[in-house]
Amino acid sequence: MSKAKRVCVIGAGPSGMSVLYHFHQLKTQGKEIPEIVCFDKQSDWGGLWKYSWETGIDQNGEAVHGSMYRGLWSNGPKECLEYPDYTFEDHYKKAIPSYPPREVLFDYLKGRWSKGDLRPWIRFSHVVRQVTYNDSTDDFSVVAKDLTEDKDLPPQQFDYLIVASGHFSVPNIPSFPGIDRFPGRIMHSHDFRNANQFKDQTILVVGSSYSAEDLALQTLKYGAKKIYCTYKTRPMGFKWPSQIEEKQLFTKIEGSTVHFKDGTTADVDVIILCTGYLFYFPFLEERLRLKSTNILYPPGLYKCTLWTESANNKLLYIGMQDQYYTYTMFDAQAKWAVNYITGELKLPDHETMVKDWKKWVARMKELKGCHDDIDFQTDFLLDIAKDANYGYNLDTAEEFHVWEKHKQVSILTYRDQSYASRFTGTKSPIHHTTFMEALDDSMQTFLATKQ
Ligand code: FAD
Ligand code: NA7
Repeated sequence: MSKAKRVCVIGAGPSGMSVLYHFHQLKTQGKEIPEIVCFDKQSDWGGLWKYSWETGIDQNGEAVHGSMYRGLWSNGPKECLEYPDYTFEDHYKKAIPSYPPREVLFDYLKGRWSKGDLRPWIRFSHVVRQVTYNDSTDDFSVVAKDLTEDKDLPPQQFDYLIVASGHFSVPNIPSFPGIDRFPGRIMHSHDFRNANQFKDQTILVVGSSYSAEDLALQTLKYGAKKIYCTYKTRPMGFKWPSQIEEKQLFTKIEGSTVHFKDGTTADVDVIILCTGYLFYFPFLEERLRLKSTNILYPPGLYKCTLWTESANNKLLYIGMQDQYYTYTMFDAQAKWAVNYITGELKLPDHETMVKDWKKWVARMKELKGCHDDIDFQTDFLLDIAKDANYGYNLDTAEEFHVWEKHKQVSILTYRDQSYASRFTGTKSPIHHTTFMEALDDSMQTFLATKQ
């Protein structure tokens, strides 16, 4: 491989950082690697895990990336996202409970990223504004803005582009009859930061996926009076406590009164739209843009990673699927991408690649529910990990199936359960305080052995 090759990575969240990590691994093995530049519009690494108190527009006038909130605890067992070469015990020097709060997971991520000298590759507070693919030179022109200096940089040329900019940041905002005259607060889950302010209030949650589930629990935990969750397609179906009620989507809102399809009404103080996010890549020229909703296998991507629709196999996306697996899946995708760019991994011909992603998309369409989804994503992960010569078995399907069962038994207590690490064999201790009673989400309190 020629030394002149240049790789641009957009995003220093878990996906982008895995790319840098694997390039660095090769470097420490004495292998030749390309020149790498990673742009992130935030002032530090972490992606969504870097907590933003801001909502709407940030201090540089950019759209706030963060969608996480105070009081957010892992919504899956940490044993399902543990890096095999850097376990939680490696990081914390002791076993910790299975469902840590955000700060504890973020600290773990930072620990792995700090194993190598990755920061010099990252241009923090640099937003990528425009990317075009040049057919004649088979490379990309990337325009970024230095937000600190308030200055556009001259276009830079790169041989490969890796888009790891996430897809849970630009809210999907549907409209509803009468919502424009609702007198209370209307917000999207993207702007949710702290549940305390909803104490004693009655809340209408719109949506029936992870955000709806967790914001119903969060607001209940911090003292909301009543929460109505409304679904479009199907209810979440958990055994909710009496303060949370699921109903089919409402027909209209009159003043502060919501009219549900079953003929009942409720007066609410707040509407929280948990209606998901848009795939939004305004910085990419049209033919480079992945267009999808939040599904397990967005079309157009060989191995859910390489864009087959244009750009001569030089454009890669990491972490763009709906996610059961997270850190480990991004890591396998990243290693695959790095192996491909450094020439260790060869691609089949175009037709074979398109046939391959179409096969996954066809299978995805036949999935019948969460247990099928888990098996599908496990199969995908094992497939790409094998191709990438990943070297560890990342299969935690069994843990995910048990996790779904725990949620069905009790949505209030599933986070109080414990799992064993696949890599150390250690079973996690039970936390000193149950999730619904633990109001303090700080790392210090979480890691303390007794309260
Ligand atoms: P992100 O974390 O979104 O990072 C993308 C990065 O790209 C950001 O740093 C951003 O600043 C940067 N960027 C974007 N656009 C540009 C641009 N134009 N120029 C420069 N930089 C740019 N996963 C779990 O495993 N467990 C959980 O409990 C969990 N909870 C979640 C809760 C919420 C509310 C949300 C929204 C997601 C949650 N997730 C959870 C899933 C989450 O998607 C992943 O854990 C992970 O953060 C995805 O990493 P990423 O690097 O792909 O994207
Ligand atoms: P998701 O998982 O993409 O879910 C979006 C939800 O929004 C889903 O329940 C949709 O219902 C619902 N939705 C979308 N449009 C509408 C309209 N018009 N009316 C009613 N409901 C609607 O996003 P989340 O924010 O829950 O989760 C994203 C990530 O955050 C996730 O990975 C977690 O880790 C945390 P539908 O299915 O279409 O009936």
